[in-house]
Formats: sequence, structure tokens, C-alpha cells
Amino acid sequence: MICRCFLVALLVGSYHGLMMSDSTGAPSEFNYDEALVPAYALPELLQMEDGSPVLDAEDWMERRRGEILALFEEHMYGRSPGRPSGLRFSVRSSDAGALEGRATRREVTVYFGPGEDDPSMDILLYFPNGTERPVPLFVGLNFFGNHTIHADSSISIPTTWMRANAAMGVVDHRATEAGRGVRDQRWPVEKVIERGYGVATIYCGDLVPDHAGGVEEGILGFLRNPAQGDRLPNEWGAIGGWAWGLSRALDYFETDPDLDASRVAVLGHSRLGKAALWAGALDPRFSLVISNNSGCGGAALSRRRFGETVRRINTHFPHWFCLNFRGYNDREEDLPVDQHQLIALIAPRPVYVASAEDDRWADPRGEFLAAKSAEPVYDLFGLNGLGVDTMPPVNHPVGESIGYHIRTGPHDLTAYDWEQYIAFADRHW
Ligand code: GTR
Repeated sequence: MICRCFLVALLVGSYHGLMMSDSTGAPSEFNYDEALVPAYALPELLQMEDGSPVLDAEDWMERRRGEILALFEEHMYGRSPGRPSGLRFSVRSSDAGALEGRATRREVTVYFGPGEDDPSMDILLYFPNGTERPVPLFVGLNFFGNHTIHADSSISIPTTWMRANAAMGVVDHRATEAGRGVRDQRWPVEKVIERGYGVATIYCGDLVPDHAGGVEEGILGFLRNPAQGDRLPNEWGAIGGWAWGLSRALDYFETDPDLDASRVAVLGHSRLGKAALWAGALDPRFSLVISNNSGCGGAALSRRRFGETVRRINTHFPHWFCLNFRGYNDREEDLPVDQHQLIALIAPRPVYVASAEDDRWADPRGEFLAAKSAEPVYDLFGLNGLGVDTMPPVNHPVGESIGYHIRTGPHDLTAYDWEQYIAFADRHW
């Protein structure tokens, strides 16, 4: 039963012209009251579409997993193409004297077509010197350019379109020198290197520019069949495109003898955390998957309608999901999937879901419950998931094959978060 005042909140929320936010940064006219979360039933994980039960890991891998993946493609993220035939890599630079000699910095351009003007993405990599080869690594997209993650003056600055953001040094929708290192607190490169891992990042706008017209540009426009006409209802959007780019980075890692492509953790924050989860679900080569504050359309259960809703995300970000997803605006209960199934698609590989206490917009409890509800699939593999039944207190990480924490503070990717991810990777690798 959906209570009336909650419906009113939703209707008001769908008018987003005058968005107010409270001290936590959460837009205020959405539901933040646990008592107003509608009653819901999650779609079955362990029942095939023909009604028969999933009895073991083989049933899951051979049959049920594919059914669920197809539903996510059809109704939510859209269908992604595979590796393009024209894919090629060019190492732009490699410097073994980076970070005072502690690391190697490498920049690699991945071309998606044969032409020099075809879309491409730049991967920035740091990996430790003097450790065993090949090196396991973390890979994630960034919001405002590779040069923002570290003050290192040798990092190339992206030339592709960028969202306006003066604090990130963006001028006329282009990155500038002023952005160098402005996001270094989200990317503790030295710390990751010290712990023996590499770190790789790509500017998300190299793949899909993050604006409503982005579906016509970048790789989405480039890989579209010109004869097709309008955008198809199940055609991929930005999240699909970003996830696809992460897999293309993995294609490169497989060719680089310094890197261990069998131990790559894909991680992402917020919208890029949604992309990391979808990449991990689609591409079983990722050995570990990390969702940082990914919220609606990421780790949070849609049916709870707590904080960001399906209508709001489709309205504000019409380019993120496939067109079919809009059919579930205000109809979350009719979605054939929910986000516990996205997490379950990663099994038996380890997955980590992280929330932040003040990030109510992303629905921390909904993220925890999705992780918890994915456990039956890990059980099929004889693996322990979270190891707890209720949400842990703040700053108390839990879990074996499914890691979870809620930390104090706002929507962000922090040193605390990284510390847990590195420890999780230590345990699994
Ligand atoms: C918000 C959006 C969230 C999340 C966030 C971000 O505006 O509503 O779903 O993706 O942006 O990416 O920082």
C-alpha cells in the first residue's frame, strides 16, 4: 500500500523546477521517511521465468543469470555492443620515474575505430615499481578528467566536452590546467601504490558526454547503425556506454604484460558507480566490483522510492538509461527487475557496496537491502555474503563475498572508502 502523503510527495517531487535541498544536500521534496516507504515484493532471484526453481550454481550460471541480464538490458540500461573490430591501442607515454620513482605512469589511447578522428579514450595508469609482475589494479571512470586525480604535471588534459564546473577548472565546457589535482582526495594514488596495486582511470566524457544530447555523440552515436533512425527503446544510454568503456580498458590491460587482467577491480562513485556495477554484471572478466554511493539505478532498490526515484532520474538524466526505463516512472513495482539482481549478477565474484550516512538521496538502507537480498545467489556457490542480517552501525565494514559499509559524512569517495576497498582486495586476491 502506498500511503497518500507519500504519493503527494512523489507528485511534488516530479516537479523539479524549484529543487530545494536540506543540509545533507538531499533534495527536500522526496521521501526520506522510512515509515512512508511503500510495501513491496522483490522480483524472484531463484525462480526461472518458466516457474521452475534454481537449484544450484549451475542452474544459476547456465540459465537464470542470462534471463536476468536480458531483463536489465531490455528495461533499464539498454543493449550494449561487444568489442568493436577496429579497436586499437597506442601507448602515448610511459615513465618509470613517476611519483618520485615509486611508480610507473603510463598513458594509453584506446581508439574505437580505424580513423584518427574516430572516438577514443585516454587511460591514465599508475602502478608500483619494484613489486611482482603482473600487477593487480583498480580501474574507475572520473567525472572531470584524468588530470584532476593527481597534481602530476605530466598527465594529459582531456579535449572532449565537459560539464560546466568552475571548481574543476572547466572553462567553456573544456578542461584546463586549473583542474590539475583538484580531485586528488578521491584518488589516493600514493596509498594504492604503496599497497601494491595499480590504479587506472578514464574521463567518462571520452566515452559519452554527460548531457541529454550525449546519446547522439561519443561512442553511442559512433557505434549506432546509421540506417536505424530514431533511438530504439532498448538502445543503450550513457551508463551502458560508460560501462562498455571500462570493458575496453580491460581489453587493453589484457595486452599489457605489466598488468594482471585477471585481478582487476572495477570501481565507481555515484553515476559512475552505477556504471561500475553494470560493467561488473556484463563483463565477468572483472574480478571484483565496487559501488561507491551509487544509489538509484545503482545499488539501491528502486521499489523503495526513498530519495531519488525512477521518474526523477529519467527526467533529470534522460540519457543515462534506455527509453524503456521511462515506462517505469511512478511504476517501480512493475519493474521486472530490482537492484539486488544486479548485484547477484556479479556472483560468485566479490562485490562491495558502500553508502554514506548523509547521502540519503542515494538511500543507504536500500543499498544495504539490495546487497543483503543478493545473498541467496552467493549461497548457491557456498559463499558467505554479508554475514549480518541488519544494517551495521556507521564505520563498521562487514561482509565476506559481499562487502558493505556505511560511513559518516556526505556523498563522496573518501580515503576511508578506499581503505576498505584495498583491504577487501587484499582478502580476495
Ligand atoms: C545526482 C543523481 C544521482 C547521482 C549523482 C552523481 O544528481 O541524482 O543519481 O548519480 O548525481 O553522480 O553525483
